Amino acid sequence: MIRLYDYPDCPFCQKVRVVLVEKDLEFEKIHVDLRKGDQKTPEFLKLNPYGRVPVLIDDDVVVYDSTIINEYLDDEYPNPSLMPEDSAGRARVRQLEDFADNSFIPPAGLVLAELHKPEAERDADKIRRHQADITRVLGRLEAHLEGKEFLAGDFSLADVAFVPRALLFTQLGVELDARLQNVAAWIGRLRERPSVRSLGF
Ligand SMILES: N[C@@H](CCC(=O)N[C@@H](CS)C(=O)NCC(=O)O)C(=O)O
Repeated sequence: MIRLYDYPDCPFCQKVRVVLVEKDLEFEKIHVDLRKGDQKTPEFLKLNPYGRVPVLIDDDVVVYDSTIINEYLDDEYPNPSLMPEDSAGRARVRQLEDFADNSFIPPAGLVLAELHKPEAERDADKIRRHQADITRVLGRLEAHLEGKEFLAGDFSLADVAFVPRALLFTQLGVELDARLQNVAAWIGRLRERPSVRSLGF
């Protein structure tokens, strides 16, 4: 039995949920209330010393960090595979996952945090700066998607890494430039996948 220590709005937990659904794996979600600090209890710190969700437990195997969990799931449950077969392709996917985790999810999180504040308390400059970061990332993805349906050709862990925030670009107040046609088509294709729909965006 697979158990996922999860927080509903966490983009890293969402990445893992997409992969579990892609692979048609049954799992139990265990809600970790981040607002109450459940992730810093001694019991939880035994599972993940960083005190963060997601954590996945598969029988007696404990794995934390969404990117590492998703690779574990792809190794352990290889059908359907979400990684290219060749080393160069696998390296490209890992670079894109890293790019999503470090350059896309953080600015999107900062914009959402500002937008959740009452209007009078929002920092408009900060919002604009991070929206510009998001737009730059989407511009880079446009080139990656040239001639391809998904970032690595077939749907892969690279696409999964972008799903939680790429689908929220309207809520993030980011206008998709008309020139980003590959990105627009890619987002449309992502939206059609049952795994992505299961996130309920
Ligand atoms: N690199 C980690 C990041 C996980 C992460 O930042 N999770 C956040 C929620 S979205 C968390 O648990 N924050 C609680 C805290 O830091 O106290 C991953 O990919 O799993």
